[in-house]
Amino acid sequence: MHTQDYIELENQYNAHNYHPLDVVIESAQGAWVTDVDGKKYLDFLSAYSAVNQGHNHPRIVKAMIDQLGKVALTSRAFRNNQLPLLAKELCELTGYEMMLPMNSGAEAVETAIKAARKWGYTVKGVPNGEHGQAEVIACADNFHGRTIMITGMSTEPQYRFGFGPFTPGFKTIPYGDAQALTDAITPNTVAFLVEPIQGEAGVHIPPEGYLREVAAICKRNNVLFIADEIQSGLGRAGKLFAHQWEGIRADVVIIGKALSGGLYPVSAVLSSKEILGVFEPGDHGSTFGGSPLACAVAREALKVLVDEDLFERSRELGEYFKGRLQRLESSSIKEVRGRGLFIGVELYPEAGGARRFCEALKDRGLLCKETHQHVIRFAPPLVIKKEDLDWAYTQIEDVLMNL
Ligand code: IF1
Repeated sequence: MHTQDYIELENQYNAHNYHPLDVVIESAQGAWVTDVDGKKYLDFLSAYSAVNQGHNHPRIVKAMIDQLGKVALTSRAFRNNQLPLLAKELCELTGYEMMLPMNSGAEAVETAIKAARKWGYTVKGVPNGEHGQAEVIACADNFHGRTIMITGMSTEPQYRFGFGPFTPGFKTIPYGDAQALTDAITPNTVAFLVEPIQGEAGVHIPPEGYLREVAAICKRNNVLFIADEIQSGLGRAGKLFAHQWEGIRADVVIIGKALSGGLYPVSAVLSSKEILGVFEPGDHGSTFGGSPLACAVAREALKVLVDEDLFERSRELGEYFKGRLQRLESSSIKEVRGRGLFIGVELYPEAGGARRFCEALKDRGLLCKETHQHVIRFAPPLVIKKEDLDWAYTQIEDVLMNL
């Protein structure tokens, strides 16, 4: 079977909820993937930052195989010998007191909102009543996942249309506007949920000082500051967490994606005992969340980030690569922005949309993905070699200058 055969099968039997580039990947290692026709491509998306450690990192693969030889799933009805170690190691690495493991990013976001609401009722003293009155504030152009609760927070018409009615108790305010947060807070506000860098919206970095200011506003109003670091965290933006760029500490941090290096869906919520302590047995859970397989994989994935110094590597290589892109004099480029190896290139509308550049880059062996209409996102695995980055630059330069 060849590329076209797989595409036809997928189109026939799989729901059309994506519009992928027509490359059918068969195998991968590090920053490189190979398609079913044997063609090699450099991965400049990293499965939306889930493979920060590179595809099939040998150490994480080994940890996974070793664990598969023991036990994969116990459910949380019983204990396993990996969950306590992941919890300890993750808390020691991040400085939080407790964690709660889930699977997908969206589930971890739901978990954080549940924690914040219950904290609001039991600790802050928001009136519960029959339906509860807790309010959560999110930002315009957010992306936190695809469940109906999360979709209800979205301001993107396509994500919402046809999927209502939505969960009450959410408000959205403009991103980057601290005054809007102050204005939106009421005595019933329990949390402010924000991406320290908005990924889906087009790699938007908020104005300098914004995160520091909203963290202070939250503190003054006894509102939880929840950072969605599912995409921006774990080294992608050149630090453990992107919100650390402003020297602050979120009350609640949500991680996923690279927590497993891409080998398995693993997500988690990190916070204090006061906040995660609101959960009592039976309040919340997941069949697969915290499985020994998930925890063994996550433990090794975290160790690889630390041992290979991928936070610093992302920062350094990101500076280098962003600098090169910023010096590129192409009439298509409106702005190049980013932190670490999390870079967005915004094109002028006259350039005819980012998609055709991604198609052209694919034909040259470089895989990246547009976000919205006019932004190309560059997010290679953090283990990428400098010479591979330079090769990618040559392809990008060629396409942006000549297409
Ligand atoms: C898709 C974007 C990236 C996320 C943040 C939670 C989640 C995500 C900040 C949910 C997921 C994804 C999912 C992927 C596309 C993607 C994405 F373009 F939509 F924005 F990465 F850039 N919070 N991001 O970025 O995590 O439940 O998916 O594990 O295809 O929808 P999930």
